[in-house]
Amino acid sequence: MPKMRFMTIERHIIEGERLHPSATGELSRLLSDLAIAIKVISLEVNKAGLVDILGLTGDQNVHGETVRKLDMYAHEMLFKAMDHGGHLCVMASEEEENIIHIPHDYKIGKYVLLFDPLDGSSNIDANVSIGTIFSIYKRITPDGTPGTIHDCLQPGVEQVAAGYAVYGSSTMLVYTTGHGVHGFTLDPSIGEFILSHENIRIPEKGKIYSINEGNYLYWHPGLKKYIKYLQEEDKATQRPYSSRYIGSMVADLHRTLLYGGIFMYPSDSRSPRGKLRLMYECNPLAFIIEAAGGKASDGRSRLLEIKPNDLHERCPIFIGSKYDVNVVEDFIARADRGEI
Ligand code: AHM
Ligand code: MG
Repeated sequence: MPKMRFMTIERHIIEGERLHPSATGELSRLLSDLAIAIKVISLEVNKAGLVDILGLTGDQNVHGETVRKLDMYAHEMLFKAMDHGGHLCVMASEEEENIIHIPHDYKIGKYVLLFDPLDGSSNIDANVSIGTIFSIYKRITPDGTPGTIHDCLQPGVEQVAAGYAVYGSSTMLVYTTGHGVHGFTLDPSIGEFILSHENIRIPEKGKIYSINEGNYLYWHPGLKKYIKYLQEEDKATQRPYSSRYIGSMVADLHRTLLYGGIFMYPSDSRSPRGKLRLMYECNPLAFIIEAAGGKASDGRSRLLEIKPNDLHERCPIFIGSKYDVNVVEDFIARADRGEI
């Protein structure tokens, strides 16, 4: 019988801390608080079909999109779970236009938290997987003072931790502090995240591509050629690839992390910066994929090195197995040079 360890996420976080003798335990407590918030959101997501929570609030978020009730619930839950722990100096959420200050009566800490409370929320009514994404930085402004926008606008490469929860056939939480990516599955009977995927490594090359092909007409010529290339037959490179697109980035990314391949949300002639948000979606997922041995690019260079200018800026993304991201970059570069 294989030797199984009963490893809860709290135990894993604390044991991980021992590898860093200078750690104060603050990041561990922050991650544990996040895990609690995610459990509560998961419970609410699972109840979505049973209670009168589906439907629209009628409000629009800062991107002009209609907000669903569950989005706001997840946003408020994360704020409430994270505002008083003393670990954070500032937060920012995809659902809120400006930075979120820590209330005056609570201690101000040294970390910065950015989150997309409920990604893929247009899928809620169809019972398709959705997720929560988070990104953590160390503050760059002086300790003890309220955090500012400068603390939030750091390039992704400065992240100290990132993770996501996927509310699917089961709820999973995947996180990294930069060394190793670990996945935990929520056992609903005991309400604990149990280590189920230790040290996940993304395959060097995959056989699946994931993109909204409805936008084909508006793509860069190099990308059009790349997708056609993936559909051609060639045994040596395992083509044709399969196509999978859920339309929930967390779910598409989770599959890409486990099976390999590539997920793309490119810029196109209608959306020059693509659709997905750099700070809430692209950076944390790029940090995770790189920590698992994969690659993330904006089509031409390393995504994590982009210097952000705006909390809600968008960014094209090509992310997944190293081999596959290298090939798409090559197609785009050759088309830019007029070679194809
Ligand atoms: P959201 O944050 O409003 O849910 O939007 C982000 C989602 C991603 O999860 C997904 O990859 C993408 O939008 C799908 O967009 P499209 O419908 O244009 O393919
Ligand atoms: Mg989102």
